[in-house]
Amino acid sequence: DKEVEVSQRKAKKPLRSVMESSEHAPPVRDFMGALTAAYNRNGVPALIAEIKKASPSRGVLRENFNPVEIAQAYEENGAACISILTDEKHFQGSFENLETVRNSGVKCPLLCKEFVIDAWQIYYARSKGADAILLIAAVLPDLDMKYMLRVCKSLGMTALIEVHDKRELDRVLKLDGVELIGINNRSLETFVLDTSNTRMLMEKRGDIIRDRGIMVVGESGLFTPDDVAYVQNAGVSSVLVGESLIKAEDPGRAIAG
Ligand code: IGP
Repeated sequence: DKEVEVSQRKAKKPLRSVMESSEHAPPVRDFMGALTAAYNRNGVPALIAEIKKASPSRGVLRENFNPVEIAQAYEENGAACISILTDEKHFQGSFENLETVRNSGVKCPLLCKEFVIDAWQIYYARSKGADAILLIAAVLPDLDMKYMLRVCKSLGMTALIEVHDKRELDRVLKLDGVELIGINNRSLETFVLDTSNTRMLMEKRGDIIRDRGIMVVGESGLFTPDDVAYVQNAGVSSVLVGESLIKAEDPGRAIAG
């Protein structure tokens, strides 16, 4: 279904014209730098706070959904970076949300959350002001992953490479130029959440990851300060949090809690 969506979009805006617009996009901001600075400053994992209206496992998360207001609240309350769902079908996201947040004056670097299967999507995300993009190991065979990484590099963007199990992590650790790996605690197939997934994978591969200077993001299912402490103890220096912030009446205040 993503293939159909992408090819329809591509028909309207061919690769060449998207590449051209990406050259006139607002400049790339340093996603890795923002995460590292926040982690070094606070000694707790740097927060990537997520803007998502709905999810396939939970339905609509927030009725009164204003991406710019939420982004401002995140930034004011210390988020290092912001993740914005652009996938429409499963998350009711849009590239317009990405673009309006980027043009709103919010300064946090922005991650585009999209199921990337075609380089066109990366150029499109950049043209809308994204600084980083998600690449999912379960979706991309090695050759495609290498190619997408090259495209990100050429645009100056950071790639957040998402893995869920040891097989995927080992595949990714074989690639060159990997800076940021996300360990997802939610299975993309069953939606089952298990925070011990981050710990288990870090126990097995933490040494290699540290040796290579790769930063790890603990993703999904983090609701309490204890949850964050748990993945920090497992060795992550950043966390990606969506639902627990988005569902809060005041998403900014929820960060402090
Ligand atoms: C955030 P949560 O449980 O805090 O809302 O999770 C984020 O990790 C999750 O939205 C996510 C995701 C993804 C969404 C992780 N990987 C891939 C879409 C696609």
